[in-house]
Amino acid sequence: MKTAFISGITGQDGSYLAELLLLKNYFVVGLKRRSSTICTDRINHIYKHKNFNMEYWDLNDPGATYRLLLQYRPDEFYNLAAQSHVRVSFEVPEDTISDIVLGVTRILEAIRHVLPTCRFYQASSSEMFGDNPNIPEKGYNEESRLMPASPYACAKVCAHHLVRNYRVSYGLHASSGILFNHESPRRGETFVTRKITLAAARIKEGSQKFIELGNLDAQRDWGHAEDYVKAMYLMLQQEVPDDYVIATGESHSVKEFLNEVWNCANLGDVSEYLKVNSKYFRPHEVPYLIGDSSKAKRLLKWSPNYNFNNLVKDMYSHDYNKIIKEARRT
Ligand code: NAP
Ligand code: F7E
Repeated sequence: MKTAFISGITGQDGSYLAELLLLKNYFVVGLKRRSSTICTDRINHIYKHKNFNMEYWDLNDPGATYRLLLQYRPDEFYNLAAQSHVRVSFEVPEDTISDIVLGVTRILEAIRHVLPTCRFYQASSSEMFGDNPNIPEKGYNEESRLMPASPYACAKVCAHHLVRNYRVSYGLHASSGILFNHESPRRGETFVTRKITLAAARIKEGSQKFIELGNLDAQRDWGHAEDYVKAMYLMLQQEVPDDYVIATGESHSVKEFLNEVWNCANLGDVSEYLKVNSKYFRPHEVPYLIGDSSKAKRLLKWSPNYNFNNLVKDMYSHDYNKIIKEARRT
């Protein structure tokens, strides 16, 4: 039985990846930082699984990585932990950069010194392409120029380069997935897609009157997290480590996402419920992202199952059912 470490186990991707690896008969060790509230909602359903253990761990505590690598001797390490909110990274740049850059350095150093056979996955991001004005016709690929436009993205670029550096310098099996935005019913509630699906559900149910958003013109290549964690797993099954873009190849604006959700909810004219608030704009915006995952399709045989409409339906129907259930309870 293979053993995998997942940092960021309490997050959106950590929870889907843990489910996938348990199905594949892995022993999964979820690495969780200490928090004052329990915040294990996304993984409560697997907590008692016989092949699942949770361990306290933090990106800022290198000793814990050494200790746990020696204790479990994992075959694979998926590093998904991060302060992952772009807007928030402008408020807490040092914390974001330290988490992401020093965090990955500490893990790579520990792997190199005590368990160099352990395969490593780094959660790189499409935010690294930033506001590059030269977007290839089919979308950004693994060779495109990185022009990060936030402290979060700058940190992810540095971490991305560190992974390649450790791969070349020390022969580690270390890969980065350059994942474009991926969403789901488990998406954090302050990311724009989930903020919209939850607001529509509350407006439909009657407990919210309107939604406040920032830049409606930004365009993103939105996929489903359930599809994207499969690509992470596939990267670590390859003989040779490498970097891969994971995307749908379609881009939609925030406005389009909003309209699609409003259609799903049958709420009529969205402008009656919408307020634009400058507080949600960013000091430096990424206007347009679209990815070309030809390499992943060719070498990993990966392709997404969800399209834009299915993603919206999945998220809205989940949130509507959740809000109705909560309303019945009160
Ligand atoms: P998420 O839901 O925000 O989860 C982030 C996880 O990291 C949480 O479990 C969080 O713990 C943990 N974490 C944060 N700081 C930590 C620290 N100092 N020590 C230990 N754990 C820490 O993010 P996600 O959407 O699942 O994304 C997973 C990874 O992929 C992140 O690295 C993100 O930057 C990257 N990424 C995401 C996307 C996307 O569209 N979702 C796209 C590209 C790349 P708490 O629960 O305690 O906060
Ligand atoms: O913003 C605009 C906002 O916060 C998307 C992270 O997972 O994906 C995510 O980063 C767009 C931006 O995601 C609101 O200005 C408008 O243009 O949902 P988001 P993100 O910044 O793209 C990448 C790939 C990651 O790696 C990150 O970890 O929507 N927008 N109005 C808004 N955004 C938010 N959050 N809230 C608004 O009210």
